[in-house]
Amino acid sequence: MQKDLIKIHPQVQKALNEGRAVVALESTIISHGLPRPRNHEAALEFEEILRSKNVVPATIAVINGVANIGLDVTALDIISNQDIAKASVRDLPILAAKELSGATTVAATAHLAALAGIRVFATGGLGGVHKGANQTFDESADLSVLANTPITVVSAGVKSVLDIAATLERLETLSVPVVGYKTNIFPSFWLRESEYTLEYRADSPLEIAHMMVAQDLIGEGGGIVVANPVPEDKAWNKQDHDRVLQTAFAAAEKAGVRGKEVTPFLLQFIVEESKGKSLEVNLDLARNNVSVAGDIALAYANLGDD
Ligand code: PSU
Ligand code: MN
Repeated sequence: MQKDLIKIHPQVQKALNEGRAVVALESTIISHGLPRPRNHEAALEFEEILRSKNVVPATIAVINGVANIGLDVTALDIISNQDIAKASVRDLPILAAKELSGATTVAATAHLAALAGIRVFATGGLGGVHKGANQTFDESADLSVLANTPITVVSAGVKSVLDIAATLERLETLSVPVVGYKTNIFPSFWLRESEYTLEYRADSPLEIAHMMVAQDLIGEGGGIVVANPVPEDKAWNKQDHDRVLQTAFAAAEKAGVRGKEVTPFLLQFIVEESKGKSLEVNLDLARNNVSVAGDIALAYANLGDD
C-alpha cells in the first residue's frame, strides 16, 4: 500500500513555501460542536476572517482516508453536512487504511498542522481533564499531543464542564506553557474568568511570536496555549451559565454518556438548555480566537522577514 495520506491545498502549500501567515482550523467544532446549518456558515466565516487579514486558512479534516490540510468547497460541505467520525490522533491511521472521513479534534488537527509545517492554530476551547477523571481517566488527548507538537493554539481556555484545576496541572506536568492573552486569568470558554490565575500574559501578537521563537530554540518541542477570553460584551451571564451547566452534568450522568461522546453531548445539551445563548457565545469566542490567531501568525511570519 503506497498512497498519499496527506494532501496540502495548493494555496496553503504556496503560503508555507513563501513564509506567509497560515492558520490551521479544526473540523470537530464544525462536525460535532455546532448544529447545522450554523456550523457550515461558521466554517466559511472563520476562513473569511483570516483571508480578510491576508492570512491563509487551513481547515483540516480527513476526507476518504486522506488528511486534507486546507479544504475545498466540497470538503467543507462534507464536514458540515455529513455524519463523519470524530477523529483524534489515534484514529488517523485507521481512517487512512479504511478510507473513511473524520473531523479532527484539537489533538489531531494540531498534529497534522505541525506535520505540514503550520505554526498557529485557532480553536474554540481546548479539551482537558473531565470532572471525575480520577475514576474515569477521561482526559483529552489534546493535552498530551500539545506536549510534543510545535504549534501555538489559541483557545478561550477550557469549558467549565471540565476540571479546570486538573487541566492546568496536567499542562504544567506536560511542560506546555499557558499564556493569557491580555489577561492574567484563565478563561472558562463562555466566561472571561475562572478561579485560576495565570503566571504569564502577553499583550500583543508580537510578544507571542517571540515566545514561539524561543520555544523552538529552548523548548521541548511542544506547543504553546494562548488563553484568549471571549470579548467582554459577548460573554455569557455567570448565573445562567452556572445553572445550565449543573443541569447538563446531571443529564450526562443520567444518560450514561462515555468517552468521546461526552464533549458533544454536553455542548448540544447546553445549547438547547440555554435556548441558543451558549451557541452565540461559542461562535463569538471562536471568531475572536481565529482573529487573534491570524494576528499571531502575521507577527510570526514578519519576524522571519527581518
Ligand atoms: N471545544 C469546543 N467545541 C468542540 C471541541 C472543543 O468548543 O467541538 C472539541 C475539540 O475538537 C476538542 C474536542 O479537541 O472537543 C475534545 O474532545 P475530547 O474531550 O473527547 O478529547
Ligand atoms: Mn475524552
